[in-house]
Amino acid sequence: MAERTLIIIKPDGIHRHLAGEIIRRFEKKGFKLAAAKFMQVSEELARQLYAVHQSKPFFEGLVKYLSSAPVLVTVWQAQGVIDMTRRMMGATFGYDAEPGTIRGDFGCSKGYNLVHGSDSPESAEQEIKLFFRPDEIIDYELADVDWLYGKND
Ligand code: IDP
Ligand code: MG
Repeated sequence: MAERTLIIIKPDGIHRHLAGEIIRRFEKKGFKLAAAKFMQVSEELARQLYAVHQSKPFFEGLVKYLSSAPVLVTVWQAQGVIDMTRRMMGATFGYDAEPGTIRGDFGCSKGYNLVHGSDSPESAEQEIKLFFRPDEIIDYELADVDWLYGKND
């Protein structure tokens, strides 16, 4: 099965009306949308998602940020999707992120950076489980799959 990743449009992405724009980029790239949920994240769930950062000075602020307003949680599927989405998101801080990336095009803040994306297959698997039951992830074939991936590479 092709790789999957968890992408969250964070609270600033929703408040700044950028959810559609961010989804559009992943959709047009050719990734398959496998699951989506619009929800308010509890502080407890935010702590679980960001557990690797619990000793960092920004942790409490990060938990407050993610749980402060609704988010759009999505799962995308494609071969190599983790690396591609990370590169499309850009560097962590908006002011460092290259133009052409999501963070580089739409933000200049440090912590408010619009989007979360899993950074490895192991974290993707754990993170997807935090937000979705197995039956909420839809397995289907895209109609244009032959054109997307080509037969000559
Ligand atoms: P990533 O989102 O690019 O993977 P991580 O280092 O995993 O970046 O950090 C998780 C999130 O924590 C970031 O997306 C950002 O919102 C926030 N963050 C990271 N470093 C800082 C910081 O130094 N100050 C404030 N917020 C930070
Ligand atoms: Mg990270």
